Parts: sequence; structure tokens; C-alpha cells
Amino acid sequence: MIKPDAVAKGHTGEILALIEKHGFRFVAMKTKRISKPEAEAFYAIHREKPFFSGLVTFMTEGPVLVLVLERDEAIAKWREVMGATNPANAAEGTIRKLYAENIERNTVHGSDAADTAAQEIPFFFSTAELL
Ligand code: 3AN
Repeated sequence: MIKPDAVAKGHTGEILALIEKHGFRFVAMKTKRISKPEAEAFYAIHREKPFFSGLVTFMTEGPVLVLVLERDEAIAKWREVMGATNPANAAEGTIRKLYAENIERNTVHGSDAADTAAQEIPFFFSTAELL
């Protein structure tokens, strides 16, 4: 997912170009405004965390781009391309190093394992939308 900070700042095209440069195929892609209930459900695992309500406010402040990406070792590779959750710790050339403001407004999301991807893809896409 390309989060509201990056969409608002006009970084969507540059991030999509980076994604392609790293060998991913776009299986599905759309812009979307996430509702408060959707954000709360999507980040339910973080419900008890002190940053939860700020995270929900941020994720609902403007449109996002949701994507399904494919390549070999896609999850590990995408996490490498995103960089560390906190941009202060992100490696040079990563998306978060290039564009993220802070640990909350951190530009991109990625599923952290195959089972979370299997939940997160149908959260945003119907089977008919997956090429
Ligand atoms: P990642 O997105 O790198 O997998 P998670 O799953 O630990 O990181 O966190 C989910 C999202 O919650 C992050 N992308 C970030 O926006 C927010 N977040 C995580 N930790 C913090 C924190 N300490 N303070 C504020 N927001 C946070």
C-alpha cells in the first residue's frame, strides 16, 4: 500500500517506478479512501498499542493506493525495498529513507508474511480484480 502521506505529496508515480524497477509485476492496483472501521480492522493487531488511534487517523486522512505485487520472494523483497518501519533506521535508497516523514507517516505498507498477505489481499480486492 502507498499510504496517504505519499499520495498527498505526489510521490505515487516515483514509488510505482521503483516497484517496477525492482522486478515486481502489478497484479492489481486501485486508489481508495480507507474508512475508519476499515483502518481499525486492517490494523486490529495493533489495537492495544499506544499509537493505534493516531495510526487510524493517519490512514483515513486521504486516499491511498492499494496494490497486489508479484515476483519471486515478493514479501521479503518488498520489505527490503520499503526499508525499516522507522525511516530514521531505513537504509539508503529504500522508499522509507527517500520519502517517509517518521515512524507513523512512513509512506508504504507491506504484508509481513504469506498468511497476512492471504488476509490483506481479499480485504481490498475481489477475486475478479486479480489478474
Ligand atoms: P511495518 O509497516 O513496517 O510492517 P508494523 O506492522 O510494526 O510495521 O506497524 C504498522 C504501522 O504502524 C507502521 N507502518 C506505522 O505506520 C505504525 N507504527 C508502528 N510503530 C509505530 C510507533 N512506534 N509509533 C507510531 N506509529 C507506529
